[in-house]
Amino acid sequence: MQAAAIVAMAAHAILTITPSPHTLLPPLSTNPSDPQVVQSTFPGLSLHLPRQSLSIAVAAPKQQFSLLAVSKKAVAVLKGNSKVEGVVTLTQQDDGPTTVNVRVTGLTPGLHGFHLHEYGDTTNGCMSTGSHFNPNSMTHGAPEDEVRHAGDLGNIVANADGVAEATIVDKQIPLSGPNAVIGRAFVVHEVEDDLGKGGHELSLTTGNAGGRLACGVVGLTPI
Ligand SMILES: [Cu+2]
Ligand SMILES: [Zn+2]
Repeated sequence: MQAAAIVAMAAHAILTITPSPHTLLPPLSTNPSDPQVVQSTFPGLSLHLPRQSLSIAVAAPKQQFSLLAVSKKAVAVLKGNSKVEGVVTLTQQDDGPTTVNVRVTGLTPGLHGFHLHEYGDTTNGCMSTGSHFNPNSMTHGAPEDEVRHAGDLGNIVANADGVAEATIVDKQIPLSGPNAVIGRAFVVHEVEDDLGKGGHELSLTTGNAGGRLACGVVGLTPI
């Protein structure tokens, strides 16, 4: 068979496809005056889209899945009875992990336990924020441990100037849903969290991280 004949048959086949009402890819039209046709104005490109197909293409994804990412953002301002203070921001995209950015000043150099505690109640200072946030009834651990409190975020490290900066990415402290941490509180501690491995009687409850230097309630903030 001649090549020209094959091309002619292929072209014929394309032009005789019958579009269904659900076809997202519209058939070509050679008639720009057709009232059912929207013509592209891109230079060098002539694209003809039936109006009906265009509206289906826009509406269909909304019914099947969301193309819009839902971001949530929260902040906590840490204060206490000392010169220690700080700001913690939390961001979460859809149901992904929460990214926690921490900056605390006024610390002694070295490691300081850093947790999310159960309550956003500071009526008695940081003492009334309760225990570590623990919705799954676990014992205390390190952030990377299987067995840990959801609020166990390990330690932050202060430099020689007493400034600790950290970015923590964690899956157990979401900003929405049944375990949402909005309304709970961050606490920065006097000394190092032993991550449950110190052998002290408090290791499996608090990591023996000492007093509570500063705390702040997590609240929603504009994205
Ligand atoms: Cu704590
Ligand atoms: Zn804990």
